Amino acid sequence: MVNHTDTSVVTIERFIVEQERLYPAATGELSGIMYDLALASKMIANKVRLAGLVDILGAKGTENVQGEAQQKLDVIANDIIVKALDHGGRLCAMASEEEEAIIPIPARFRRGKYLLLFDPLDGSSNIDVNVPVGTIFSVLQKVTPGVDGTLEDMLQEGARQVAAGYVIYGASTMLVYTTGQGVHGFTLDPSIGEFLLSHPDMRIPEHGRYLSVNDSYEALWTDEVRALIRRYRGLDGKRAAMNVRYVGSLVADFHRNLLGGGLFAYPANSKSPNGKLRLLYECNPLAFIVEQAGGAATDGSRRILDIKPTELHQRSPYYVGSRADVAIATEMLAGG
Ligand code: P6P
Repeated sequence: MVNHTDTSVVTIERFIVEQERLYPAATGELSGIMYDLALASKMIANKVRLAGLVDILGAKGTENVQGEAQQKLDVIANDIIVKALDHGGRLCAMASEEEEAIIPIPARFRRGKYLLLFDPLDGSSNIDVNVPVGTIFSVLQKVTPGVDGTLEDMLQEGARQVAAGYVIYGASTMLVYTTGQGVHGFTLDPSIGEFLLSHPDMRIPEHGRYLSVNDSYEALWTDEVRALIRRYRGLDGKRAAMNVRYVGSLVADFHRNLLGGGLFAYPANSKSPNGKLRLLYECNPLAFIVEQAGGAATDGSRRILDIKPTELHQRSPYYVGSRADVAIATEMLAGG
C-alpha cells in the first residue's frame, strides 16, 4: 500500500496507477476499467444533479417539453456506462439491472478478459424527492473459452470478483471501490472534475450504530426474522438499541453504515421469498466492499460471497454491515 502523506492531491487516476505498480504482472486492463467507470460516474452525476431542472424524469416513452422522447434517468445512466466501457478492449460482456439479457461487446470493438455487472442507478425513484441514489458495479474475470463473455462467465460466486464499488450521488458525489486491497473513497471536486482521495483505507466499526430495515414488512417476516429485528432494536434486552436510519436507497443506507457502523437488512418475506435485492450486481459488490472494510454479509445462512448464482437477475435476502451484528443474524436465523 502506497503511503499517501497529502491525500488532498491524490486523484483517482494517480491512485489507480500507484495501486497497479504494486502488481508487476498487472496489464493495466483493470485500471482502464476503473478510469472509464470514474468518467461514466462524472457524466451520471451531471445528469442526476440537473434532473429536477431539465425535466428528464418521468417514464420512458413519454415526451418532454421539447417534444423529445422522454427517458428515465436510470436508462440514461445505463446507456452512459455501456457507451463509456464498450470500446476500451477490456471487457468481453456486460450485464445491467436495466437489461434482461447480457450485453455483448459490439463486433467492431476488441474484447478483453473482464466482465462488468452493474445497477446503473439504484434507488432512482428517490431522485424526485432529492434522496441520494447510486451506481453499483462488480468486475469478474472470464472463465470460459472463447472471446465473448457468456452467461456462465457472469454466474460466478461473489468471492471471485476482482473489483467492486459504488458511486453515491448525494450532497457530494463519492466513488468507493476495492480491488481486494482495502476500500478507498474518492470525492468528486466538481470545480476541477476530479475524484480526489478523501477516505483511504475505509474500515467499518465492529459494532453498528445504525439499523436500516423497512419494518413495514414485519407481518410478512418469519418469527425468527421478527425476533432478530427486535434484538437489533434492543427490545429483548440482549443488545443495546440501534438507531433506525432507512432512506430507501441501498447505496445511501450502506454508505452511512460503512462510515458509522451499522446493519442493513432486507429479509425474505412471504411475498418475496428471496427478498428484493439482486445478488450479482447489488449484494455481491457491496459484500466484497464490506468484507474488505472488516464487515460481513450473509443471506441469513450463507456468506453472500459463497453463493453460486443460477440466474443473472436472481434476488437474495441480505444482511450486510458491522461484523458483530451480521454474526447475530447468522446465529438467530441459521441457528449458527
Ligand atoms: P423498499 C430501491 O428501489 C431499492 O432497490 C434499494 O435501493 C432500497 O434499499 C430498496 O429498494 C428499498 O426497498 O421495499 O424498502 O422500498
